[in-house]
Amino acid sequence: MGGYNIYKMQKKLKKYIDEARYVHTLGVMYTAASLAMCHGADIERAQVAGLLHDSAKCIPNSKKLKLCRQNNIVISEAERKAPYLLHAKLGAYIAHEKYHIEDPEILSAIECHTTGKPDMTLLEKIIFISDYIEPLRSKAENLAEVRRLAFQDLDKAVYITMRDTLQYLKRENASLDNQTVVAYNYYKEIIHGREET
Ligand code: DGI
Ligand code: FE
Ligand code: FE
Repeated sequence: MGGYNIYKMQKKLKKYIDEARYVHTLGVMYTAASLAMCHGADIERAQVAGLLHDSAKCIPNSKKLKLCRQNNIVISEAERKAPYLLHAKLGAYIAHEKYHIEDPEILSAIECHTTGKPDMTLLEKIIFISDYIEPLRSKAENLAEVRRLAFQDLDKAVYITMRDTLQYLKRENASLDNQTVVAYNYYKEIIHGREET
């Protein structure tokens, strides 16, 4: 494990995603590295996961569905209705197949970066939050608060991110993935339970 050639992965990735996505990806990579420094996670793993988290983002939706069927990747009800969600699972698949990432921690951080999940590892939380707060992001409400919390209270940052994302999705009448809802309830419980005492 370790000893990744990040520069080489960057050059390869650049050919498969558009420029805006690539610049976002670099933002996530450096934000993840900073959060790893802050919280004592492995910096290199955070960079690799950040770099590759959206590696499947620019695959056309029809091809996403096809790749999942061909590789026995389970498609949830919400993913069938909104196939862009599959870029997370497929991102982990591509990291493994095309970038030869074997580290299950990196792969799972990529896999759950869009919906989150209950009881995430430190690296999973770092990637989930980095995606939301990287410097080029600007639209989410409470962004300044989440950016500050990310370095001070990671679980609370995760909770606020999930709460606000769910609120946004409901407003947009988007189909909710079960994992998005289950993850939110888990972190809501943690934060509310903590603040009652
Ligand atoms: O790939 P990015 O744009 O960098 O970010 P992302 O992978 O976090 O995807 C962002 C979008 O995914 C965001 O608009 C919220 C949306 N999303 C998260 N959970 C769900 C969802 N969309 C639907 N339809 N259902 C969900 O459960
Ligand atoms: Fe993504
Ligand atoms: Fe992203």
